[in-house]
Amino acid sequence: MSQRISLTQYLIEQQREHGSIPQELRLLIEVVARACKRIAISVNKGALGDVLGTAGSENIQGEVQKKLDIIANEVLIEANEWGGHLAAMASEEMEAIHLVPNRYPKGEYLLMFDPLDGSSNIDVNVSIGTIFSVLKKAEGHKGVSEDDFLQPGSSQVAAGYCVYGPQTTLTLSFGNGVSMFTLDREQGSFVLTAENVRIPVDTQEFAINMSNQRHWDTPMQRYIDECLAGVTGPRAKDFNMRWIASMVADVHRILTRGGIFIYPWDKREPHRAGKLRLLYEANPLSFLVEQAGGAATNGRQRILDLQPTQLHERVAVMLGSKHEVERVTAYHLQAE
Ligand code: AHM
Ligand code: MG
Repeated sequence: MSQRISLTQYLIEQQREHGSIPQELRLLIEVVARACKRIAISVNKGALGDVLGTAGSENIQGEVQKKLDIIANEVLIEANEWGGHLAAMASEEMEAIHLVPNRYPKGEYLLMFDPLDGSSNIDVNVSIGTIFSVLKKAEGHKGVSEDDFLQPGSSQVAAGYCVYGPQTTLTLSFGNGVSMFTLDREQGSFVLTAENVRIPVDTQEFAINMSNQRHWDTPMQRYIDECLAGVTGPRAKDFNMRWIASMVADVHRILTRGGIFIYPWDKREPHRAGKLRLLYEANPLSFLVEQAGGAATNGRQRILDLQPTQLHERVAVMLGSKHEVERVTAYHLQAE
């Protein structure tokens, strides 16, 4: 791209020329992007900044929190609570929703985030990221409660993520295509580096934690067995496997060059729909994937159609290149 377009310029032009982004939402996204820049600074310091290792606490999911999980959560809360655009926030790292304190003005938007996705990769210097989702509070009632957050993913007005990797990149959608920005560290600003991102409909690359294979159900076993059988198997082509163990980074690869990401239901905890969280991970990333021409299901239904019943609800996830997602979903439906 010859002309450098900053995130601010991009957002203002979208608002002015296409009318696709209300001003309040634009300002909210700018604040989230600023918070991501601060998180990137902490991530980059690593062992020099006393940010590695565990914090000695557990989150609501019973997972051990890393210091950076907590730092990233605090940065996002502090940055967003005074802007006047939000009614409340919800985070993978907090049990209850966080209301905007009374001393600040309140807006109509709801912000959800996984402050630092891929926590197991923090200490080993592998890509991690922040995932976020924006909803609008339903009109007609005062105040805000957990129920306001329980909207299907199709109601998201914006979603995005920031990957802290070899580059820091921000990926965004307002329901009108997907754009990517790269952080220019000298200038301190995000610069537009990809527009109208499209995921190829076909792929020969899958991302799944293969060590869990024996715990999957039959349709899942079938799909992966057929991929592994390669050129002499029923698919008549060889597949490649990639697994970063940071969903945000795996999805970034898929948005960049195609692929399918799967985190399925498994037999060890049959009452649990999946490992990943619907509101903080599956919904925003499914929104981006669909906006780029891909598909996202839980094996049976479109993820964005699911009606959440709990803030920290979990879900099985299959997303990415459309034809592969359709195939693995068909295998699940045929097995019913
Ligand atoms: P996190 O939000 O605590 O980091 O957990 C979610 C992560 C995903 O990013 C990733 O795809 C998955 O958990 C990795 O799971 P596994 O430990 O099975 O590799
Ligand atoms: Mg996560």
